[in-house]
Amino acid sequence: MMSDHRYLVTSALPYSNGRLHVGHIAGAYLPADTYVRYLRANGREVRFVCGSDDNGVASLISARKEGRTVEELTAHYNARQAADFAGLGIAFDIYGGTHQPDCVELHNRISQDFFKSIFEKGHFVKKTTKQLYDEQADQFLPDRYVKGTCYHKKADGTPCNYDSAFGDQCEACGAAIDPMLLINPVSTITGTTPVPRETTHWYMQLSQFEGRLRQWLESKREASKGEPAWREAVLNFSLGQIKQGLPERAMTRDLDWGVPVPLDDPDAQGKVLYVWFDAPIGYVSFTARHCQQNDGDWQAFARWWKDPDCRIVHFIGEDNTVFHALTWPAMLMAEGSSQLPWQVVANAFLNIKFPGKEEEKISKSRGTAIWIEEYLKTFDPDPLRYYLTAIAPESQRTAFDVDDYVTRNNSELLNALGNFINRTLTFAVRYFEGKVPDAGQREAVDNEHLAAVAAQATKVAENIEAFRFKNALTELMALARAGNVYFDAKQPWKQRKDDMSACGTTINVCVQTVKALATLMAPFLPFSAAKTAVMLGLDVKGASGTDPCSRALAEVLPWSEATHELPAGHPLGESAILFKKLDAAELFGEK
Ligand code: B3M
Ligand code: ZN
Repeated sequence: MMSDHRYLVTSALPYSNGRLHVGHIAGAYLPADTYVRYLRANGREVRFVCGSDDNGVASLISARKEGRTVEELTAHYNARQAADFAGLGIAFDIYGGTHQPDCVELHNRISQDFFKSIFEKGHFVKKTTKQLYDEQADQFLPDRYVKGTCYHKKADGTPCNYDSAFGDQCEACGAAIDPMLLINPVSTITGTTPVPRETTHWYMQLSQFEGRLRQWLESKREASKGEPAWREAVLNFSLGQIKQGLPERAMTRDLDWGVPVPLDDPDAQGKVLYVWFDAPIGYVSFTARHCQQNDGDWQAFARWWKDPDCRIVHFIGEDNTVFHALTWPAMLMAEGSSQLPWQVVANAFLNIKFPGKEEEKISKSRGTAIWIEEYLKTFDPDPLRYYLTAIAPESQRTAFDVDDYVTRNNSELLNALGNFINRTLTFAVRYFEGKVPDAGQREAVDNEHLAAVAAQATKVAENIEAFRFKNALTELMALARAGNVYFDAKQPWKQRKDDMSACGTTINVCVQTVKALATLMAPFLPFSAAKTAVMLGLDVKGASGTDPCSRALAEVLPWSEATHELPAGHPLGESAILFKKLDAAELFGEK
């Protein structure tokens, strides 16, 4: 069972240069929200922190393309992404942004303090080296400003050779890139071939941390005392990188958009921190901003970041593994005052499969994406949450298959879960005056079913705690199916005519099952859980079907009471339909 720790849960900060699609949600956001809702239902103190990654070259490139200032661009997408998350019930305690007006001051201050502290501890080396320069654009080309062929070897020893690797990271093999080593580099601003020119930067010698990182990562291989092991992919990738040797990395850039380098040194003029230096500090600065808004004291972030009673959990997409399992922990080790992540939960990418087409990669440029904004205009959030968890790419790439989405909505959500809840509650409303009937004389079959309910509750909990959300959902659905099997076997529609008291026993047991289901489904399907709570007559302020705020839901449906029975005579609410039948053609037919 859950330990007493506090939890600081983060989701990767999306670049505020575009919209969100289903792949983003499946990777870093939905599993985090599910986990947070579960923690809250267990009475844990939690902060769920996210916000946009505004700094760096990605935003600059998009701003140029869209013809607006980078401030306008990042504010615009920050707001649209926040609306997408809210629409899906992904309920952060704070959604900040590293360059948003209400966060930037604190973010810069905390990032600069962090940088200075590492500097003072002697972990930076100032070096003048040749870097790629675009003579036509008259500027240096850090990160995504340059593309070329990857020079790394893949895990099997063969060359990666990916020809569109960016100057900071290769999207094919996941390794960090030194732009000077790229084969055939090209400026993404002008398309010209850059030339080397001298510039000065501050470098972190990551190799100094290899030993500590290796030991720390190795300690995450085995589960111990309520501490689940890390996912294999995260450990294998990170330990593999250490084996190859960690390179030194410049932590500053020749750019005028970002966090200014806080050094009293003429060479620091006009330079900013590397975006992957300040972005993870966003987790800290948004926590601080939340503390400022809530407790009136931003420094209360220490309670989350510096106190071992708090566990830090990062949810990310697999391409961010190198930064969360190596660079960020090395920064934390170098800085020394904050704790290391307790868990780094990475998911693989999601492919997509439209009806009648081959499975393919999600791509903005090829138009092969399902955008959250579009989806929410027509459809409910829970069926998407359901499907994205059911196909969660936890250990390997999986595909969002539109036909499969429709099938599973109709056969699982509608016919199994929705049907059981609906038939139970409408029966109680119709034949038991809308109240929980008397439990009467329970027999072996009834007690066995209730024991199975308790067993399923435990299985769902164990799987969530081990970050196996897909399995947890499978166990939840097994309970819904068991409910239907029990209902069919007991035939309350016949019992009603022959033996009203026996019928009451059946419906009583079914109502208790619905209550357990509502509790167990709340982390996954919060909108439907809130509606079910209302149908069970459990509504309290703040947990209506349209606002499944996780704190309110946790109060109405605490996990520890999943199998506490509703007393006979408890008045039920009005029944409502939970899930709608969907049709593939109407769904994404033309898009
Ligand atoms: N902005 C998201 C990405 O790489 C990146 C995550 C930052 S988390 C600190 O797509
Ligand atoms: Zn590569």
